[in-house]
Amino acid sequence: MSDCDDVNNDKGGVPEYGWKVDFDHQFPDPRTPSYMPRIKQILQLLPLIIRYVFYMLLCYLKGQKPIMDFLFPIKSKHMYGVPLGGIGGGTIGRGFKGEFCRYQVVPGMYEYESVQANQFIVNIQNSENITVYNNVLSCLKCNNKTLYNWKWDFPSNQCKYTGLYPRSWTEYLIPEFHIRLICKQISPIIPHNYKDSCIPGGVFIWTVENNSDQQYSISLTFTFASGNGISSYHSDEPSCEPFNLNKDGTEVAGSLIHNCFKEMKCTYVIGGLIKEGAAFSQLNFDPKGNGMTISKSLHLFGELRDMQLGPSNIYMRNEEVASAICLKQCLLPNTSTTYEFGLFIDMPKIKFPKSNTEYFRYYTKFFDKNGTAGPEIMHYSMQNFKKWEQEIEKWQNPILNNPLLPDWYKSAIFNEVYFVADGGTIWFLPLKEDYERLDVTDPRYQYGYFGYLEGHEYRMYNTYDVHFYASFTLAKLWPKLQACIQYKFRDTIDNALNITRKHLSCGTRGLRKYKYSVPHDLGDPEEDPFNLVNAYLVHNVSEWRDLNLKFVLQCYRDYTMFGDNKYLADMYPQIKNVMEKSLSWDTDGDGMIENSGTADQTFDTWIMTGISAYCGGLWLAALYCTVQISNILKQDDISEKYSTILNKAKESFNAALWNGGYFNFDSSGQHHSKSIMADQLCGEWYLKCCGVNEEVLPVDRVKKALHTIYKMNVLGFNDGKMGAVNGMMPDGNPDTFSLQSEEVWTGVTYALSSLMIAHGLRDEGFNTAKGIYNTVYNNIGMAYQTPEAIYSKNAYRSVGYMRPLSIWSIQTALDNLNKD
Ligand SMILES: *[C@@H]1O[C@H](CO)[C@@H](O)[C@H](O)[C@H]1NC(C)=O
Ligand SMILES: *[C@@H]1O[C@H](CO)[C@@H](O)[C@H](O)[C@H]1NC(C)=O
Ligand SMILES: *[C@@H]1O[C@H](CO)[C@@H](O)[C@H](O)[C@H]1NC(C)=O
Ligand SMILES: *[C@@H]1O[C@H](CO)[C@@H](O)[C@H](O)[C@H]1NC(C)=O
Ligand SMILES: *[C@@H]1O[C@H](CO)[C@@H](O)[C@H](O)[C@H]1NC(C)=O
Ligand SMILES: *[C@@H]1O[C@H](CO)[C@@H](O)[C@H](O)[C@H]1NC(C)=O
Ligand SMILES: *[C@@H]1O[C@H](CO)[C@@H](O)[C@H](O)[C@H]1NC(C)=O
Ligand SMILES: [Ca+2]
Repeated sequence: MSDCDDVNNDKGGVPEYGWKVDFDHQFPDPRTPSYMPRIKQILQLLPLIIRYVFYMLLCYLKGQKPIMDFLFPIKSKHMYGVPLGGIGGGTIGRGFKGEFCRYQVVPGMYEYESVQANQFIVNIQNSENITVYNNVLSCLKCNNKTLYNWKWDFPSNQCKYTGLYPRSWTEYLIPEFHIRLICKQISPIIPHNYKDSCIPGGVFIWTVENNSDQQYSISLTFTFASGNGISSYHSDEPSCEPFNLNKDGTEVAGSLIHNCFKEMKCTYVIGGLIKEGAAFSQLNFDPKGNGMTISKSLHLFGELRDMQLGPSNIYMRNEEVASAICLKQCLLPNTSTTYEFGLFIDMPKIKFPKSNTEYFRYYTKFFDKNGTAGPEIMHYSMQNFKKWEQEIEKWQNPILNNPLLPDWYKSAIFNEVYFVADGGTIWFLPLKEDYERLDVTDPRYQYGYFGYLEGHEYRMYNTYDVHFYASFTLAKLWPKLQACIQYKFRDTIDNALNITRKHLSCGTRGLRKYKYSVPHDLGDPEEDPFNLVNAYLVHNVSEWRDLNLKFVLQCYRDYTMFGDNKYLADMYPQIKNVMEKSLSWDTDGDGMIENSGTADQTFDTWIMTGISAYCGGLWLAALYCTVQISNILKQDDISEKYSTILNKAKESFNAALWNGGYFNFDSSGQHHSKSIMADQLCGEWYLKCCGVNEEVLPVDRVKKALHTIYKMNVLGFNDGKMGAVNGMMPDGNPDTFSLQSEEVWTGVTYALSSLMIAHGLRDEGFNTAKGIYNTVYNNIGMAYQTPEAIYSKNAYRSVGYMRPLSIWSIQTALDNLNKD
């Protein structure tokens, strides 16, 4: 037991902070996606609903999944824990009770299914080598149909879970034998480390503690099946193949489970670290069989041996295969030892259904591209996981050890990062022609292309109005990936996409993308993403008021974070183009752009007319940033031009919307114009995060508005325990004008909290964010699938959503305060 010293320091090391839950935990407020809109909301949306139903029918006829399925939304399972996998190589979800569930291996496509055959099994033998205990480390009950020879139903009251992304700890107690097992799952999600963060998988470091006075031989068996949870992707003739790799003083062994999904080869790699005193064994089995080969062998030998148990049904159906690997060690009294396992997805080459291009995933920059990298990846990971942990701790400890930060925040800030990897994320190398086309200083030359979905259910890559919020996480933790996204969007701006289609909301026909507009998204993983942009077909997004401005704001925000003049200069021509295009939306020359009277921004069912607080505020902020950027790049005439417009616009904005307590929703003068919008200061939020202290909006008005929002939208809604409702009428009733005005948006709530904190309203800010965190994680049971929206009661909308990554703007605000 060479690792003894390490182990004694470690003891499984379950941290003090994180999301903690017992296996038998019941969430008090489990919810469903079925929300029934009010009659008036339905009437407003009726034309859209009718066109949408036709679109859905068309999709089904074409055998294509719609980008957003409102008829059959994903039903949340209240079961998720920290998912497994690095960035962009595919992810496998984990339940907090240990399930392997929610596969995203086919890029961007989620399968919300658990696989029964994927388990860890513990076997204990006494000093006479007689098995005295065996159990699957799962609380699943025996289903009497498959694998029923395994012993299931581990007592749930003996298990606890701690999630602190990208790691998790699961503790299992076996009191009869005074044994404690701790499974620590580690994914290589490491800020600023682009080499390890792309590794497609992770490791499970088990610590087994013997607190009894007996000597035992204890084995752990890791079982894993082919497939990805559902039958429609059954791969052709899956197969299992053993491997062993012994070099540089590290030996690993395991199984390669070969699959093929949609003509893409995909190998699951399961393996273990072989060290002195640890016996490795291996056996394939039928995941739909009775499980006898595994259970019998463990019972007799405490490890896996092929006993030729008569006619076995392995491979008979040629549909699914599974492999088991086992590590067995002897444990002396009062000692503990570790067992190291790993699981990786080697799927180097990907291709989208409507594209002829083959992309190589980013990890193939460091490993073989031909589908044989599994053993190397396993070996590299076993050599490096301790280093990963050190880097993770170096990142997390300053926040975890800060006594001034609330406990819930220490969980929220890291756990929400799950979406960077588990957001249908793809990350691939530049194409051959890119190496010729791209300047070597272009970040894509080195870091390739990065895409994450708007949501597991809203299948569009890098939805830009939402990424605007989420990008704080990338800009702070993987700034090169943020830069790659920006360069890619930049390149789309002065192109049109000459494909006509009907927009579902208004029924007009138009091009999929017009010149000088920032696209809404980079496309649908079922089409040809990164080429066919604007998969979203509800509105004519080339007319959306927020997208262009959000490009300019991100350029400036990134500049304040990376301090890179070259980046600004590279973006500048398109900054000018999008600002020029946006100016055309000021139809009366008062310096302020107007909304069109359709839902022409990220709140895509909430109609704004005339000057709006949301888009008007973004416009002011974008004007300010354009002036600053022009000054930095010494473009005096442009700076002057936008400076003049900014002054005019400020006046018009305040005159049109300020009412003494907050900025009105819009200037249309309709009943709902008086709505108090939680996100009315969105532009101001961005400027604050950029460290701007100059007044763009009068600071006393900003503070007054924040107090109003806190009192009305936060404290005045669900006892102040559910974040900020999007719209609140001055009479204290939520604004029911649109579906979205009465929703709470998780990502908007985190952004609002950031602005409050930046303005010195620390308690208010933390209290606002705590409400949404506590609701999502502890009450409605939707950790690691944070939805876009929740309603006051019963329902949520859109699981696994991008916008909550705005939470890193809270850390930005805190860091800025420390700088001052
Ligand atoms: C138990 O098994 C180990 C190795 O598997 C062996 O060395 C030992 O002699 C066995 N002990 C008994 C009592 O059979
Ligand atoms: C399986 O069979 C056992 C014994 O017959 C029974 O007690 C149990 O309820 C069954 N389980 C299921 C899930 O049907
Ligand atoms: C194991 O540890 C306990 C408490 O630390 C101690 O009381 C006991 O004597 C130890 N047993 C052995 C065999 O070392
Ligand atoms: C557990 O500890 C007891 C004494 O503390 C010892 O006698 C026994 O052999 C140990 N068992 C294992 C598996 O290490
Ligand atoms: C895959 O690549 C490795 C290293 O480049 C090479 O050794 C191996 O033969 C290749 N395998 C196949 C099947 O092409
Ligand atoms: C789009 O394509 C059509 C037909 O191919 C062509 O007539 C039209 O001029 C094109 N429009 C633009 C804006 O490029
Ligand atoms: C869509 O927006 C573009 C760009 O502003 C505009 O030129 C076009 O007329 C609009 N098309 C429709 C159908 O509304
Ligand atoms: Ca105007």
